[in-house]
Parts: sequence; structure tokens; C-alpha cells
Amino acid sequence: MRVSQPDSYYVTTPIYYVNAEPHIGNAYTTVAADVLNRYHKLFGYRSYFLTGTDEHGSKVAESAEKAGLSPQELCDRNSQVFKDSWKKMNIEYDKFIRTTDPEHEEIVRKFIQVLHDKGYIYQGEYSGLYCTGCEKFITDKELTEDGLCPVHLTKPQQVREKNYFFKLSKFLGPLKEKIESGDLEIMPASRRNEVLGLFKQNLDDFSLSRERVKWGVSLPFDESQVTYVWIDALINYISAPKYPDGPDFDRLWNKSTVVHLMAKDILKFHCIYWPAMLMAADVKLPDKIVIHGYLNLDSQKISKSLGNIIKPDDMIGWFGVDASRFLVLNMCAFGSDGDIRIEDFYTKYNSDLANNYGNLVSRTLKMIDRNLDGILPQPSGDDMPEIIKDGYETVGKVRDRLVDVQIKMATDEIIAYLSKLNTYFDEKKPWVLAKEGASNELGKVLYNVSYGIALSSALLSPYLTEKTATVLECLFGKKIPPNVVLQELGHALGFSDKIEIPKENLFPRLSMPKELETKAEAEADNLIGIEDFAKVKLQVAEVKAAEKVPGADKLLKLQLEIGRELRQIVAGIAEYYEPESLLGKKIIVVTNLKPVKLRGIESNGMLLAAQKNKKLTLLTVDSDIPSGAKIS
Ligand code: ME8
Repeated sequence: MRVSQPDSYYVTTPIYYVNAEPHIGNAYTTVAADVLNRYHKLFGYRSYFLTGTDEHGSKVAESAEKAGLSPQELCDRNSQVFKDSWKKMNIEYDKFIRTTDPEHEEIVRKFIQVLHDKGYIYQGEYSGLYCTGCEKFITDKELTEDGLCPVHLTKPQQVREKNYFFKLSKFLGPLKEKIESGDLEIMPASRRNEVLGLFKQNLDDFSLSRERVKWGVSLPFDESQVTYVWIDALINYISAPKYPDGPDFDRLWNKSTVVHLMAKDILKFHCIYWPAMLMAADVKLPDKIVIHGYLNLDSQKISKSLGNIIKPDDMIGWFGVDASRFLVLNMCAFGSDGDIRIEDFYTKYNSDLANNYGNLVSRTLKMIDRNLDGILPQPSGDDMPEIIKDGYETVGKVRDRLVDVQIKMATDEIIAYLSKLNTYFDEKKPWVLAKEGASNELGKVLYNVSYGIALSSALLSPYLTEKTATVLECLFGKKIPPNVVLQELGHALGFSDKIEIPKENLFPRLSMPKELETKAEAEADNLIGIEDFAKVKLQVAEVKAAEKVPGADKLLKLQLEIGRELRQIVAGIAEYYEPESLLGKKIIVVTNLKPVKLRGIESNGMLLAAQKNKKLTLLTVDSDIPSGAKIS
């Protein structure tokens, strides 16, 4: 889509761990990559799409053991679950790579040997805390106050072993330059800044092998160690086109615009470790790394342990495959975190798909059938009406948005054009024209709207792969690829001489299931759900020190012990409590408030108090309990 870039693209998703089933989060990235790949083709470029599964490492080995299967059996079973899900979601990948493919394993060894031969691998010893869930070492600083991994809330293992290290330090300078110059484009800009921020921290050489893990690709120069699962996984992007000299490597990797898509969780691996290893091996870097946010459901992280997983199958059951593809990607700006609610899926489905697109197609095609016998007149004269020119402009805007991978903004342009078409239809009142027998004018109006529908259908085809094909077939009397419609831009369209009406309602209006409606009503009444309450973190705190804030009659500065942590808060209770009377009291504090400064003093939390008729009393606990105790 960028004129100065090569005319072929190579689009990738992360390869997903096979220890869990696909959920709406993985579907988000995979549909995004699929849609991007289809847009490239729609706009006349070549595009290749790779996805797959990440199958080695201790996480997978442990899951297999729990399931009573060998690791390979678990991988075979679960990678098939991913393939099945993607098939149901109409994901059209060119290759599905599995890291247990023997060809991949061989290329991993080849690549690592190159790094070794060039002198960028050395032996050392690693000791640290390892989280199997993350498949990475974590530092003390990252742990929760209970000493757990902050992502998985599990206790990391203390590991000490002989490892091979990669000389990351050698490449940090040149890599930073490439990111700053845009040679390696990280999108959006906020994530690029986040990556540049990482260079200010200590980025140590990293270990690329494991001694104790058995389920992995053994190192070519030391068979007693396996390749660290993350390194094995990253190499998939070049093993798929068969690094270093397979028939597709030059075309796909060197001569295409390589676009990696993923969420923010794995940014460091992709934006630092991966390009540094490629530089070390003298391999071209990816061109764009596109990082999107996290989808949260009802403001909570989507996770198995919270039981709030939406599977692709659930979505397909509610909305059908086309609408699911459309909805999953278009609830929030691409790049930002998105709070999704199932209720909002229903609202968006009804407004954009049922009322806007579906209804326009239905009333236009029915009118052509009933009033013009299915035949649209060819337009006379060369002048394109405004409403069609708006359509051309929309095509341009969609292309521009996609250069920056602003997928939702691109869709919003199409939806806005459909609204314009609906307004045009309403204002021209074709039903009145039909009644008055003004068939010339009627033909023109319906031709213009049909032209707009054809353009919008082509533009929506990357999402609505099935329904837009139906609409185009009704309009053109034969199956017509959506890119062919766009090739006709600026010319009259050769519609069928017997335009058909779709056999089924494209997007019937859906009513929200009762329980969701009740939830939505409760929200409208300002009631909150338990999930809202759960956002507030309340804990017991013990007052260790208290003093007046000089110059502020109402404020006390308190030092609190909350479990292992000491915190300072400033509270407006000086009129009600003498500082000494508070010492040793166990009070209740909101511990996840953003810190603020009061009179220049940092306050990191808020205590709870009851207040009525100029009386105030602090909330405290009924019986003794250690500070740090959580309140729910
Ligand atoms: O990290 N919202 O695999 P993984 C949006 N195997 N996207 C989400 C999401 C959410 N709530 N949850 C998951 C791995 N994702 C490694 C990758 S690549 C060389 C190795 C998506 O199964 C998102 O793309 O944990 C995220 O980056 C990816 O799933 C993580 O998948």
C-alpha cells in the first residue's frame, strides 16, 4: 500500500502456545493479520500470510504431563484445535507453521550455528527466578508483594544452570539507530517510544538455551542443551520461507515488506531480541512491527483462571462468522487496549451491519427487482455524481488508514460512507419516484446507490468474506472478486441484467439476550456489577507514623504498613484525629489509586472513613488481622 515499498507483503501473527485453546485475544491478532493480508490483495499487491503454533518449552511439556499425553501428542491435538478455529473464522493463511515441524527444527539449528560461528554466542551461568507461564526469567522487582509472578500469580522457580548467552550488547547501538531512523518501523508511535525507553534500562545479554528443559530443539554445538523456546519461536518467521536459501526466502523475506503483528505483551522479544539476532546473522530486519493493545472483557484481563474467556466458536454462534470477524476488530482503536462488553457487540452489530449495510442492500436490491425488473440503466454522460465520487474518496481514505495499520479507522470510513448512502437514499425517496412513474430518475438513483454498495462491499470484503461475495454476485450476476470492483474505479460498472435479491436476510437484527439486557439496564441505572467493584483494591493497613502537614489544617501525613510494603498517604482527617491516636490502628485503604500530590506531598492511596453531620470515623477491622489482608 505504500508506493515506495516493494509491491509484496509478508504478514505474520505470533505463533500461539498450544497449552491453551484459542480465545478472542488470539483471534483479534489473527483476524487483524488476515484482514490486512486481504486488504493488500484487494489493493493489488501480493501478500503472504503466516501463522502457527509455538510447541516447545516447559509450559507445553507440563500441560502434556497433566493431560496424560506425550508432549508431541498434546501438540498434535492442540495445534489442530487452532487450525480448526481459524478455519471456522475464515482465516486464509498461506502457511501454518508448527515449531515441531522437522524442517523448522533444522533451520533453528542452522541459524543458531551461524550466530555461534560468528562468535556471538558464549557460555555462562544463569541463576534467577523463572516463570514457566511466561517462559522467561523475572526479576525480584517484578514480583508481587507475595513473591508471585505478576501475570500468572504463581511462584517462580529458582533456577541455576549453565546456559549459552547471546551478545545482545553488541547490537544495541545499531538497533536503536534503526528504530530511530524508521528503518525498522514500530507502530504505533507510543509503542515505538516504549521500545526506545527499554534501551535506557539495563538490557543484558540473554540466555538462548536451557539445560534442564528436555522438550525443545537441541543446540547444534551442544546436544545437552535445548534452544530457549522464545528463540526457537522467533525463528519461525524465517524458517517458514526456508532461511537461508530456500526458494521463497528471497522473495518473502528480502524482497517483501515484512509485517509482524502482535500485542504489547511480547514487544521486547520482537523489537529487541529478534532484530538483534537477525543483525548478528546478517539477515535483513522486518520492516514493520505493529503492536496492538490488549482486549479486556468487562474491564478484566481475559484469562482462563477468571473464567471470562470468549472462544471464537462462541462469537460465531452469536453473530455468524462474518460479523464476528468484523466485531472482534472494530470495538476499539487498533493499538490501544480495548474494554469490550458482549452487550456492545450486539449494539454494533445492529447499528453497522443490520441497520446500515444490511438494510441498505436489502431495500436497494428489492426496489431494483420490483420497480425495474432487476435491470439498472447504464449511466449517460461522463459526469460522476457526488455520491459516487464520495465512494472513490472513501477507497483512498481506507488505503491511507491501512498504511498506518489503523484498521478500525479504515472501517469507520466505510461505515461513514454507508451512512451517507443511506441518507442519499432517504433524501431521493426512490419509493416516491416509483409511485410517480419517474423511472429515469429512479434508475439513476438506484444505479448510484448500487455503485456505492458495490464499492462498500469490496471494501468490507476483508471482514465480511461471505456476505459481501453474495451481494456482489447479486449485483453482477456472477462471482466477482472484490479487487475487480476496485479496478473499475472511475468507470461505469457492468451490473447484471437481472439483479437478484439475496435469498436470506444478510444481517437480521438481533435482540440482546435477556441477561445482557438486564445488565445493560442496571448500568443505565448507575448500578455497578461485581466486576466494577472488583476494580477497587482494598487492603488493611497499619498506621506506623502520623504527623500534621505544616500549613494545612485539615491534612495528616500517615506512614502505613501494608503487608511487606510501607506507604505514605495524606488524608483530610486532622480535624477529627490527633496523630498519636492513630498509631497502631488497622484501617482500610484503597491501594490501587493513582498517586497524587497534596500540598506537594505524595499520597499513594486513600483511607476509608464514614462521615455524617460533621462527624467522621475511620473504617477499621472487627478483629485482629495482619496488615496487607485483602478486602472483598
Ligand atoms: O506469547 N488481547 O503466545 P501466546 C489481544 N508463543 N491480544 C491477545 C490477548 C488479548 N487479551 N491475549 C492474547 C506467545 N493475545 C508466544 C509467541 S511469537 C514468536 C511467540 C494475542 O499464545 C496477542 O497477539 O501467549 C499476543 O501477543 C499473543 O496472543 C500471545 O499469544
